Amino acid sequence: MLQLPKSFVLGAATAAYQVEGSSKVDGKGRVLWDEFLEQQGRFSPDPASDFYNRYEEDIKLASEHGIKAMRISIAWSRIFPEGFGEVNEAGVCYYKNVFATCRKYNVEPYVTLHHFDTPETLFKKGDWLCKENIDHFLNYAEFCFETFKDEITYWMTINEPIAYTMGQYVTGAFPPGEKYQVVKCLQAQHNLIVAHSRVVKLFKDKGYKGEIGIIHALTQFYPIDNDPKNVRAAYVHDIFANGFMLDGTFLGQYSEEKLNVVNEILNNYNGTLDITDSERAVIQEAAPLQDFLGINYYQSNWVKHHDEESYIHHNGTGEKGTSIFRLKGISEIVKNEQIPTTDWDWYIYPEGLYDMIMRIKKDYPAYKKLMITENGLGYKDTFIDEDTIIDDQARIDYIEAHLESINKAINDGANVTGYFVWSLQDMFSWSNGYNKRYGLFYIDFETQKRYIKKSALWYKEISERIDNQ
Ligand code: BGP
Repeated sequence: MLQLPKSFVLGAATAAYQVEGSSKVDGKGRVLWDEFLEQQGRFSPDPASDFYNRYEEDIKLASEHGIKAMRISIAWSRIFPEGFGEVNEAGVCYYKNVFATCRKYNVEPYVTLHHFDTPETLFKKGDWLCKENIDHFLNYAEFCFETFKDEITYWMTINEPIAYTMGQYVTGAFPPGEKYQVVKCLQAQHNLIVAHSRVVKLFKDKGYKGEIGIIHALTQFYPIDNDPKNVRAAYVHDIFANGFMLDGTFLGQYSEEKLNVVNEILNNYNGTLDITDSERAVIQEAAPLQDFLGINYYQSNWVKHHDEESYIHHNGTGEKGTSIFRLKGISEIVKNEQIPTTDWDWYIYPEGLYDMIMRIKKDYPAYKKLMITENGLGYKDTFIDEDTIIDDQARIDYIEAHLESINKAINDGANVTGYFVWSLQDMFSWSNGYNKRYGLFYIDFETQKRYIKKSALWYKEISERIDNQ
């Protein structure tokens, strides 16, 4: 039985490009996805969930279903269409209205500055591989802190450096669609930690009120058996995908242990990292200043040793069993018959979340607090008719099991203060389009009508239970 503390924040998450739609209106600049999606021709980011026009309806629905906090991201290119230069007042005004609406319905906004949507101009300069872009990010962040300082208390600098750079340079599912470029992926991860650290320092140096943190997508990697080669593969993959960034975030430096493995990977791929002394210094200074880490957790993986050529096939259609992930010198993700998967081949393993939280508590005892900033089930919901509540029991089971893992971690001494379900409403999914639904609220994308799912009613009950602790 769930017994989350009364102070536990129960929320729901969104991201600008995935919900807003209206991607070409009111002076908004283009972002990296626009051309990529146009060329792919599979699906369009418009109208998405039309949050740009319907945010009041969505925030009101959230509030009526016990949701106390909402993750919302600011689209950088609504504020600075090119990523820098002149401010687009229409964008500022839009977010002022959204935040005021959150206040009106008593929903606390938690704001992300970068959620996978670099302005196109900066993307064409190399996105996070171009260190100059970090200066533009800093200016944009400062502008947001100053402009929204009376409205916003909780800031998140960057959403998922790992998932973003893996998508861009390893799996190729994100623009620019490059594959197996492990060196670029690691360099961009480091540059993102620098960007995050510089923003945290600015926020604290200038004395802004509130809290600031970063969000990491964390995935557990378990060896498929006890073969030492497979145990080693899980260890290496974990450092590549989790440990390197976690060290940067919490220790303010990459430990020798992590650097040894990262250098081994870099050798395999004939590359090196560019890390300057001033970058090292800012990472070091920022680490103790940040207030929380947001964890996005969806899945764990079982792996084995892989030293042959790389081959990755991204399952972006929901045809179960079609994913292939083999990355030379890192690992191959393999089938574990004991563990259920989603139609997109994501292992459903709530215990992995418990393991991850407890690992952070043990390895980084100076962490202040953790929040689960995304977790949810991508699922093909079935709409029956206007009067029948959509029965998404599988989603309820998924969320409940993960909340239980969190509850257990709290009982075992971890400081986890909140949970944001991904997602508030159905929305556009970056590399999957519209058939992968996550919402508590169903959206008919043709009519934009919202329908309540069974999970929304259940979530409300959980929220009331927390209130009545
Ligand atoms: C996270 C992102 C979200 C969201 C979610 C689900 O990585 O922060 O933006 O999309 O994953 O992923 P997907 O849409 O690929 O199923």
